[in-house]
Amino acid sequence: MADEEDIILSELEDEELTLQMHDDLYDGLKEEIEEAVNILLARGWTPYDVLTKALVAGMTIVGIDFRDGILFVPEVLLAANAMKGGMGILKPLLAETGAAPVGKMVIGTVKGDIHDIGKNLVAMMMEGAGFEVTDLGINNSVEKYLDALENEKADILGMSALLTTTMPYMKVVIDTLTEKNIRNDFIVLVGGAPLNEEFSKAIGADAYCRDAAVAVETAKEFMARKHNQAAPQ
Ligand code: B1M
Repeated sequence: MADEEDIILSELEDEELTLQMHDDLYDGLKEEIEEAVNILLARGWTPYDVLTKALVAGMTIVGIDFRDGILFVPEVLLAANAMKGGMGILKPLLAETGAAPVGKMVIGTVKGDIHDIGKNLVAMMMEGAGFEVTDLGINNSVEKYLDALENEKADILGMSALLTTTMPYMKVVIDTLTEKNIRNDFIVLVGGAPLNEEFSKAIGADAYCRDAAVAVETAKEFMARKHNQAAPQ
């Protein structure tokens, strides 16, 4: 029986390689993930397909086993680290547009929350679609969001939350924008696994984005509307 070390990634067919990547992500094997990402790219896969079919699909399996108590925080951290290795290779490829920025976005994970994989993915895809993105990282207070929105003269505020305990903080940020009379200056998009459309409406966001691709499409739609409103009649 061949053991793990005998597997030569470059000899696997695409489908087998993708499944192997899911396993390697699960096992937190960063170098193997990076090697496999490069192999798929060399075979002509688009960066977007590598991201969604190999990395995000693999992370979904990790998420299910974390939920079910089969994986624990240390293992999930390793998986996240391997995922980030793969994303690091894809980032410049997804961001290669060369076009003038479509709009400016400030994005960050809310206070109390350190999950950043999904938020990083959204930032990457937005850059890939031609947006200029300021990524505030994790654990952001209302003050940090507000400072960045003002300093960057942003069009869009993106907030991410992965915990049911941190998602209400999005409302704190939106309420503060309203109190300061600047709510309508920004398009507010929210996302993260525990959110939904109803929550987004209830807190006064402009839209809930199920995933990074939806975030890009939604941001484009809102920017087009903004430009149409600004155009002389
Ligand atoms: Co945590 N974690 N975690 N975790 N973690 C979840 C979220 C959880 C659902 C797991 C579970 O129990 N099933 C659960 C939350 C339960 C709940 O709130 N009801 C949970 C828990 C409990 C915790 C801790 C409390 C565990 C503990 O310490 N006992 C702790 C909390 C720490 C804290 O934040 N204060 C914790 C810690 C961690 C790690 C550090 C180990 C690690 C994070 C590493 C990192 O991010 N650097 C981790 C991970 C990896 C997960 C899971 C397994 C995977 C999250 C992920 O990266 N998904 C997660 C389980 C799950 O979500 N099923 C879980 C992949 C990513 C691509 O998807 O983030 O959903 P996602 O992003 C998507 C969309 O949601 C959307 O687009 C993205 C791309 O398509 N999106 C946006 C996200 N943000 C957006 C912003 C936008 C638009 C779209 O703005 C416009």
